[in-house]
Amino acid sequence: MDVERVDELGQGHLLEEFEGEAREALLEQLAQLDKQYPGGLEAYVDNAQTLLAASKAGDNPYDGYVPAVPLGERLQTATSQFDECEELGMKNVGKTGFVLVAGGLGERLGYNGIKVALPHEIITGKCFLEVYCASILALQERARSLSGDSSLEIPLAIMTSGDTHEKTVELLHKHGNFGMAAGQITLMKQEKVPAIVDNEGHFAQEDDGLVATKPHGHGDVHSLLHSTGTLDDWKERGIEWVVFFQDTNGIVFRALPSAIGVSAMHNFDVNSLTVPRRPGEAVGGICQLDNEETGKSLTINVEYNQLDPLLRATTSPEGDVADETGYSPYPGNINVLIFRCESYHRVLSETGGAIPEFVNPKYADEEKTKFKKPTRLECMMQDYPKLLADDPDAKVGFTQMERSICFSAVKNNPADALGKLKSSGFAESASSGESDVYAVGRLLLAMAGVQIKTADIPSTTFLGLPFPLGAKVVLCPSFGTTVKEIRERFVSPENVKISERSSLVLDGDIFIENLDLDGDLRVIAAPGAKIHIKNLTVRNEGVTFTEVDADDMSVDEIYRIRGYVKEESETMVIQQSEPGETVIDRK
Ligand code: GDU
Repeated sequence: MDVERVDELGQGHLLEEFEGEAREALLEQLAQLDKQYPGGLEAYVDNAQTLLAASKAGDNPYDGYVPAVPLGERLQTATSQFDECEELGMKNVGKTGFVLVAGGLGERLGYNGIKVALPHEIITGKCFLEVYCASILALQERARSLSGDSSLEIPLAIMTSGDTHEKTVELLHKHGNFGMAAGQITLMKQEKVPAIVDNEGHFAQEDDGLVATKPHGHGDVHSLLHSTGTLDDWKERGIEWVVFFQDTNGIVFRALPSAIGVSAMHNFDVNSLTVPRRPGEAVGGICQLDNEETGKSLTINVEYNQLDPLLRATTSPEGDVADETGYSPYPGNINVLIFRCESYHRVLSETGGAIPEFVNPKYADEEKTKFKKPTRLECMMQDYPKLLADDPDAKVGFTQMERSICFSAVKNNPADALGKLKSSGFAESASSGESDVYAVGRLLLAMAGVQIKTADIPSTTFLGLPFPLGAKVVLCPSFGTTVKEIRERFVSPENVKISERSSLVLDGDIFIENLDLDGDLRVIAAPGAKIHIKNLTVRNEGVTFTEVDADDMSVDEIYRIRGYVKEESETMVIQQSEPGETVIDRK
């Protein structure tokens, strides 16, 4: 970029103290930033000035809108309605593309690596990304046998950022893309935007002269799917549904077949998976916003920091409070979104996927002219329905499910998690994410009729956070992608008994008749192999979790953020690596 252009953009201050190489580097960076932002830096500065002026004036983006609880589908597990939705969803998964947004650094978690590399539980030690890839591959296998098309491939796009890109590439490379085919995964790197120091949109500068930059938010995923040609490609391949999910929700694939089914049933352009939301919880609320004056109505997520003021200003003077159910009447957004590919593609072609931005400066003075620290424009992926505001035919809905089957994120370090647990009831820590994986395993087995305790389970604490001491059950995606499939793995579930102190991993094509487990058991059938447990009694020392000092730097960080490690005294492994069937018949 040349010097005149920098002046035209009102950023001449950046050049004042920098000559020679530093100036060259700065001009090169500005040219790059100009290229990356839709409409260039001129548009960025313009947008910043407009949004900052509105923020200074105290404008409410929801002015004129009155919130109401939108209509949506509420699904209960273990009902025929759930089964039907799953079945319809499974007919559609072969025509689905998955998008993982994984550009966030996870500052609240205080973990130094990328979040998708964290183990989703430490019994298998499999990381989030491995679980996501395995889930997609398991769905792909089912879709292949349903369609008879053995070459069917389900694509995965991952949005990374400067903070996560290299480590994501390394992780995939190290593990051979976790079994996914070459070309099946598309990486899309989001770029940062200039940090801004004042209401005029002047950029912040680092000591070396470069512009200070900050993340632009997960909303970039839409423009990236467009600009990289990924969505064009998916549409051409016959993809009908696009599913977005976050980096650390280890149980989300349990809910996706049925949620895709709901999308297909209602032909929803946008379907948000939601959970009952506790007031004050850091999840947005899905609201139907009606504007009497314009006659417009929009069903959209109102982010957690904006919900309380909106409610106070309109329907509920008490703000973000519970109704008689103990939950907020507004369904909680968990940023798991399912879009209809055809309309999504059309909208992206028209708009480029640029999502309306917002700014959230922390002011240092009453006149709102100074910021405590530089701010930047941001955008959120769940704001996509704003691009549909002028389309009266757009169908925007939600699918509510029990939280235990679809949502448990890992976001907070143990100290903050304790505070969150007290204020909202949800810790969202590494240990709560892990214990929720075991809990969903127990729940699915109980739904299949297995004798396993799911309620009144005593807890211990690690770093002050409660950890239920129930059976540690890990049902790998290869073992079952739907509730029905898991049910069918047990021929006589009343003859399967799992004690509370047990741990159990079921990975692959496994059928179980009679099993009495008190200890640790891992059953692993490689692709093409089958294991039939006719009769088996297991009694061994098993696995225990023991406390570790979170400040002991000799302990790996993945354990320090949990406050425990696992001690494997005695385990039983039944493994079949070659194609063919193994029958286990030991009383
Ligand atoms: N992310 C990016 N790029 C960014 C910022 C975030 O890819 O610039 C990714 C993160 O890696 C993560 C996802 O976006 O996978 C969500 O980011 P956060 O975890 O930081 O999101 P928040 O906790 O702020 O909130 C979001 C929604 C809420 C609610 C909540 C549930 O905005 O409404 O759904 O997730 O976990």
